[in-house]
Amino acid sequence: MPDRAFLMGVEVRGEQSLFSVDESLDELARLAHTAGVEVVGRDSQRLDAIHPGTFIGSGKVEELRKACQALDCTLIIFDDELSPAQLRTLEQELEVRVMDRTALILDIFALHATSKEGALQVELAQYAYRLPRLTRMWTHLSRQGVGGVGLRGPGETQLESDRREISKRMSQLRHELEQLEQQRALRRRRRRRQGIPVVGIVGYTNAGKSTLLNRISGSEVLVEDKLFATLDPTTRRVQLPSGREVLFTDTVGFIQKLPTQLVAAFHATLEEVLDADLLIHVVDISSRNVVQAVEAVEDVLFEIGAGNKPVILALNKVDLVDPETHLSTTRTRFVTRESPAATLQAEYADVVTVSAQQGVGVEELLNRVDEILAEEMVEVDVTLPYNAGDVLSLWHRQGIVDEEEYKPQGIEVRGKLPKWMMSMIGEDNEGNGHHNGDEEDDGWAYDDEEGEV
Ligand SMILES: Nc1nc2c(ncn2[C@@H]2O[C@H](COP(=O)(O)OP(=O)(O)OP(=O)(O)O)[C@@H](O)[C@H]2O)c(=O)[nH]1
Ligand SMILES: [Mg+2]
Repeated sequence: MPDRAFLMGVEVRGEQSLFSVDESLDELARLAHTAGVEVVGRDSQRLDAIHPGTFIGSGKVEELRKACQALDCTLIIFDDELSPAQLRTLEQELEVRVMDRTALILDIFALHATSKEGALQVELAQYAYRLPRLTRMWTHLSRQGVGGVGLRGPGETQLESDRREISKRMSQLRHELEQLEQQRALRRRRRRRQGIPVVGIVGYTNAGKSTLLNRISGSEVLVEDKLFATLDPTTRRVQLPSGREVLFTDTVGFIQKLPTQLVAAFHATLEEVLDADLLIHVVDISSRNVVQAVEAVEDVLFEIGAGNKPVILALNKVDLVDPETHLSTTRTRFVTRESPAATLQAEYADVVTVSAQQGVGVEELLNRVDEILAEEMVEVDVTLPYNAGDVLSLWHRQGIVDEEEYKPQGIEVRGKLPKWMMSMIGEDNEGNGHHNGDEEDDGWAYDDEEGEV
């Protein structure tokens, strides 16, 4: 029997949010559906401020309790993260299990994790989420036979030993993840030495990232009309029209209100994005909240430190929109508004319209990738101040460091940098760097001996 869930959203007056409360609840319903939950009702409340004790107002709590009883719900899902205390209080007052958006997303991640690393990351994130909420867990209540009201909860001793168990498991998970992370870093360094550029495919969940990778590389990454179908990054080697070899990496999708625990837990996989020379930001142009979704993705990119990478915006699923207006053919909502495609095209330098599924526009996209990567790396020989550690570590990631010497006047570094990083070391494109070539020079020297991707 699937859970019968009631969804609850909140809008705080004067607070900016990307999605309207209704749009966000639509998305929550899709998340619930992906997790195998049946949605039987929804409601929202507009508030001046979040109620510290129960998140929503007390009158609303009572209304919600009655509505839920009438609909025979087994679960109420809040569209925002609740504090441990709010969760506990709400469960007591609503007399039904309560969960929030974060827990729902974690659940979907657990469902979709396939690789060892993915599974470990999700497990760690789940424990991080659960640890402070341990007292309210229903599994404990039922184990103790306390029954529905759940006023007492498990005894302190049980709770303490559970906490210790979880903390122990968490440090074990961190340790295992660290080791996997080192292997991943090693693989990245090896790739970097080979000089093969990396193109990261990023975007909102369900935008069509995996479909695009499959289309470009002829591989068969799982594609599903579900949120967060992909958790683990997949990298494929592809030859561009110019003959240049490039690695394309498909990654986990982003979402608005992405729980910070997940960003932290997926730090190793997100490093793949940080490592990319160029990002293709895949956008579902047929979706209702295109512009907001783009913004949500950018927020996460900034959060993980990848905000200043060169980006091509790939407006995907163009087969679903009207060719004249670029408005969705299945929805009438935008009819009087400017098309989101026009908005994005005005805002971004590199925009390509594609249908990953039908193969439309993909060649143009690859040509654009070729052009951007053709801005070759530049040879540089500089002295960086000691406080430029960030730039230096980015240099290690994005370029090649041949020599690094710590001198009293600063760090003397010699190596190669992609052009877009030149301004960061206080030089414009010319600088005192020695260019390594003319336009026709194939700046990427690769050594295929190690072969592995
Ligand atoms: N009509 C149409 N559907 C597409 C296109 N590209 C992808 N889709 C569909 O969109 C859904 C999501 O595609 P995926 O490639 O799994 O999307 P994703 O961005 O990898 O999603 P996650 O991994 O879940 O974040 C699937 O049902 C695809 O068949 C397109 O160009 N046109
Ligand atoms: Mg995917």
